[in-house]
Amino acid sequence: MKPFSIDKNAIYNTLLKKKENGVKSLSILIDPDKTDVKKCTELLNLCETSAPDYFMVGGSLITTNQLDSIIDCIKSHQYTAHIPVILFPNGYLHLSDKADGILFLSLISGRNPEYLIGNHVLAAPILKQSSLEIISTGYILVNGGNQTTVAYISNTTPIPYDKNDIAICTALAGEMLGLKMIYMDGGSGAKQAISPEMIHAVHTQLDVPLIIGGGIRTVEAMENAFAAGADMVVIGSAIEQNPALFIDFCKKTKEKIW
Ligand code: 1GP
Repeated sequence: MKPFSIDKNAIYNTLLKKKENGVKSLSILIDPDKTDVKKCTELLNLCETSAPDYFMVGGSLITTNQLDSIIDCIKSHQYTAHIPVILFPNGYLHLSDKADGILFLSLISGRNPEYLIGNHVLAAPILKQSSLEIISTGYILVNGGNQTTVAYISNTTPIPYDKNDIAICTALAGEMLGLKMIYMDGGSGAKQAISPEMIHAVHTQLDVPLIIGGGIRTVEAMENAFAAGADMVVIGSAIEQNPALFIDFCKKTKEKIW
């Protein structure tokens, strides 16, 4: 059961306040295709010591029917029931009212109308009736050295790894279009995380919160992203492969004001 909230923009407003105060956020991405309730519970048990700020649930290719049960698992666990769950959907088919919010992603680095506006038209009437907090987000894929599922499925070309100027212009256009956040992603399992130089270049031009994900496997890589200007880092694969890393990532995020 979701707690009653009078602030329909609670997640976003908290992120804005954190950004203002130099407080960073960690989001753990749970792909419902790569876990199950048992494995998810084992991960959540680790949250007794230290927990992430958000859970994202979703992925670029979902072939199972576990979205609701994974969200239920997070929301019913004693250590994580209070943590906001944000949907990270691959399209209008993967929505769940059990989450708290949704990244309403427009894939602005690509030129595929289905991911710029098509899915959004189909999702809009469903979302209008839901209680989800809708956070419009400019989603920018950056080449991380390998073909990722998201690039393949979305049929889009990621921004080249070292083309900071393209990333800046794309992020600025997203902000000017009124998108409330920018998410730069190397894609799940990217060989290389987005460079701190690119993160810094985009961060210095933006007013809205900046999310960074894809290929972040170490605490050092996470800290580099924060130091370069990321407001939120998203980690998925590294924790799927080694759940014990979870605690280090969570603790380090909370250690200082940036
Ligand atoms: C993918 O940014 C997320 O969209 C997380 O990526 O799985 O590589 O951590 P990883």
